[in-house]
Amino acid sequence: LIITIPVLAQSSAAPHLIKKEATTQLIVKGKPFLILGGELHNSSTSGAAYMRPIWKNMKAKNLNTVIAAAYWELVEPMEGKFDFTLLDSMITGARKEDLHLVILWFGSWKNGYSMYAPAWVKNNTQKYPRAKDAKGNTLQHLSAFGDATATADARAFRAMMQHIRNIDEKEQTVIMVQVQNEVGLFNTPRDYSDAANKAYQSPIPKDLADYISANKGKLQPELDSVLKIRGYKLKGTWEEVFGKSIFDDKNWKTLSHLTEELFTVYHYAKYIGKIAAAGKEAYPLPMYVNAWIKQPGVGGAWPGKYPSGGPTPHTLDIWRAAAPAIDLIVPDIYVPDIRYTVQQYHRPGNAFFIPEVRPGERSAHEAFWAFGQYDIFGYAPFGIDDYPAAYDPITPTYATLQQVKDLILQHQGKGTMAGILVDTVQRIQRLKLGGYTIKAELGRQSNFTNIPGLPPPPPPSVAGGIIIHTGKDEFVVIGKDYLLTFIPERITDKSLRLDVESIEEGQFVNGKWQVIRRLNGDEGTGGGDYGFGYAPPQPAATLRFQK
Ligand code: N0T
Repeated sequence: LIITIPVLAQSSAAPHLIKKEATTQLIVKGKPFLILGGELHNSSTSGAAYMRPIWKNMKAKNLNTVIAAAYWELVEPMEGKFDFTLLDSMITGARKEDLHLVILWFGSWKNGYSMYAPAWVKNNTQKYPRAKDAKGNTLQHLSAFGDATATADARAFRAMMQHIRNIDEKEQTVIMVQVQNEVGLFNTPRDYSDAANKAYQSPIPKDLADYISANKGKLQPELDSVLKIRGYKLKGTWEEVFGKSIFDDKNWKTLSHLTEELFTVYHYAKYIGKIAAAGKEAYPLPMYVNAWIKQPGVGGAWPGKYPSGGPTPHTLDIWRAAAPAIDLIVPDIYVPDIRYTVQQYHRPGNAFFIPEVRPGERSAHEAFWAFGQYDIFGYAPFGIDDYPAAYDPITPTYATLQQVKDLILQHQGKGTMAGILVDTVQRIQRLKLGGYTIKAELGRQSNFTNIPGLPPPPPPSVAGGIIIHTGKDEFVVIGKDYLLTFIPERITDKSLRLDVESIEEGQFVNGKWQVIRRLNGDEGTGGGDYGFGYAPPQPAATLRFQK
């Protein structure tokens, strides 16, 4: 007699990442979880009383997760004496509103600089050295070559992770941790301190060489092409292996000109990897690093104009080799259009979410696109504590995403979902899904209600959405202010027509589709050819075509 006992998803396992088809999901309490998040301002969680009214507002904005900082200087104000009262108050505050937390560890570096190091670190530059530029000037940044600094940071981080485990392992309020914030050096491509110079003149580290030779041909394309041209010669100094940098701004995209950056990334990754590993020994939550990305134009052209050494997309391999305890590298997106950056970071083997994005109307639309198009597992506008819920454009976006998050999770990695983003620059987007070519167009139906005596509503300037192919000839459409046209691929005979069977406006309640009303006539296709556009108050609809 064989009895099979079904192994249920372990709801007691700590939050972790799993691979699902081509994507990665975050598992919290045994179930896939979509972070509908927001990041607080830097100093918000440094005062418990200051935070008290904010937690409610976070819930009112329909967030399920708040991204919030813990500071080395306040966690360890005196060497070896830890104080977790602020962290405790954050966890209590979040729990009261049924929110999760992603904790940011502002340790050795924050936006490149080292302003969050405790005074006893700042005041002991002998033991905790600062980086230097090429002229020998001391920089504000702690040097990544300071072993004692890495050890001290790791000890504090480990203590914090242990504390989180002690009070939160059951509840899982804290689901992920960011280690440092936007690291890298400003105005210099690398550290020129003695220790750094010595490392730069030495053979490249063995773990890096081993990683490269094990992954020849499978490295990030930018790195692989450079090494391929140079014949994968892995013995020698950084410049012998990766080439000598020529700071020629015509070629700034070429990796052979970024050897100092690769070197800097390696040493930051090594340092941060050590800290992450120490933290994971205490409590193995998923851990990530975030990047201050290259800004468009000359402002971002050189490593040093953007922080050199940070997790830019083409350095993913270096992070893999030097910091295996870091699970993913992700971008903070403050550029006017998130699409290019998302594509850059969406690389095989890199789990993906957006930990910081410029807040406002546009990014509230971009959220739909990113969830629909790139299977991200989370999204978070920065400065989320700024506006009351009623004035924040993310509030209605998250209200909608709260309804459909389970549906999104089911469709991740299957190729049955697409994101829509149309604006006044790119008014039309075409995509293929479920046997249809679909045209999405910025706009509303012409019969949009016009109240006499009131000015007509301004035309939409941006619209984001998600289309999910839920079954044969059936789609769930999420978002508003765009019009859709469906062209079935299976009907090649132009003399035949395919009719819309039905359109339902509705909402998901506890994952179940609930019809609010049937859309037809002016609110449906108007009888036209495969066209469909609507502007209902509920930003979700199910659309079925004739079989
Ligand atoms: C972000 C935030 C916070 C030439 C900015 C963005 C947050 C940090 N940094 O408010 O400080 O802690 O991660 C960098 C954006 C660079 C824009 C450069 C324009």
